[in-house]
Amino acid sequence: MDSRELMELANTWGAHNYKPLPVVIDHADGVFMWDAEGKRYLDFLSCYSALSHGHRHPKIIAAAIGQMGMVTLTSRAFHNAEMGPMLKELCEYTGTEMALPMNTGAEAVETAIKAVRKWAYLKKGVPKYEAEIIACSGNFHGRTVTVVTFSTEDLYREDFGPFTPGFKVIPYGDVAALEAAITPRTAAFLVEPIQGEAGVILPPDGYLRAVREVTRRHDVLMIADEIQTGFARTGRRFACDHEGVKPDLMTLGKGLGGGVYPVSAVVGTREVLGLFRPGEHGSTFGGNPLACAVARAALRVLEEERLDERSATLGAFLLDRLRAVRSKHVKEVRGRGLFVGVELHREAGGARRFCEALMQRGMLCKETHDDVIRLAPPLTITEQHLTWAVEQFAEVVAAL
Ligand code: IF1
Repeated sequence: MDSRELMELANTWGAHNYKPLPVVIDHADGVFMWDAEGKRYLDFLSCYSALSHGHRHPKIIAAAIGQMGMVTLTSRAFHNAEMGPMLKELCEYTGTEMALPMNTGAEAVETAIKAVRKWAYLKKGVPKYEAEIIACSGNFHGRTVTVVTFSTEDLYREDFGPFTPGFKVIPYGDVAALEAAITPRTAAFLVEPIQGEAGVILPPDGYLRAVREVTRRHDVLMIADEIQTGFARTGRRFACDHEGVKPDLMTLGKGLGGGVYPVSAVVGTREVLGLFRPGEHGSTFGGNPLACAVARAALRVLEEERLDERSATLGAFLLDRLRAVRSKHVKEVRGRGLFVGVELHREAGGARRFCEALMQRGMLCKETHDDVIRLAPPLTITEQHLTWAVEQFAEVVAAL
């Protein structure tokens, strides 16, 4: 079938909870994807950082195929040979004491919410069910009803109430607002070190260090949501590393699955994650042998190919070249590592039409909110491809 027929099937039989660009991806390799007619595209979205290793990385595919020849699922009713080693390697990579494996980012965030509430009741002495969690306006932490409870984007929460009590929202980047919002019932502060969906919003320098100091002083747990910024995307292992900050918990996902399989986790202190008792929390697929084998390969490739250094170097190159593009449409180019957002002036008519024009030129990226083009290629991209991509961007902003 051709792209038109394939899009029609998706449109006829699938719920319309997305409005994808009119392109049908048929196969992919490395930094490239091909559509059903064989047209090649440079991937500049990387599935929102889940494809940081590029498409079908040979070592990760090999690990998946190898594990498929052994065992894929066992449930947690029994141990499996891959999970223990994966958890150890993940704790070593993240510098944490304990991990709880799940599948999607939202599940990791829900797990962290349960963990910090339990800690508040058992350790901090907060009266039961009065625990509060503080989040930031402009946040994105997933799509479950509890998580969209504290979203400030109506599109994500309209029509989905009633919502979960116990959450407060404060402005992003504002430590004074955080300190003012803390009460004796506050369990934790949940924050993205860089807000991705909000449009690659970097907080003021020193924000994360100040958050760490204020939360520590008030006996409040700090949860860093590194689901999109983690695993070398911003030029360090984690975005918190740019400020040398160690949160109590980190929620992880996307890149942990090496672009092959959904793998997420919460990592952190034994003091918090050690509170879970058998049977209290879990999931059918969490910690399955196939997920663990893939995650182990994904972590190995990050190190072997120094993808954090690559992201830092190539990200600086990309930012520099994008900022050299002169256009009345561009309001700001911002980012860290290969995690970049180009904000257009409202008069530019919206980022979507720029993404559509870039698609015509063989480059796929995505707008976020109306005016920001998100540019996040696989970390395996080369300077040559970045140069070509900036040329396409320059010609599109000049033409529109
Ligand atoms: C969609 C956004 C990005 C995340 C952070 C948790 C999750 C995400 C920081 C939940 C997921 C994805 C979800 C996907 C599009 C994409 C997205 F635009 F929605 F917000 F990346 F910015 N924390 N982000 O970025 O992880 O449950 O999806 O595995 O829902 O459209 P998930």
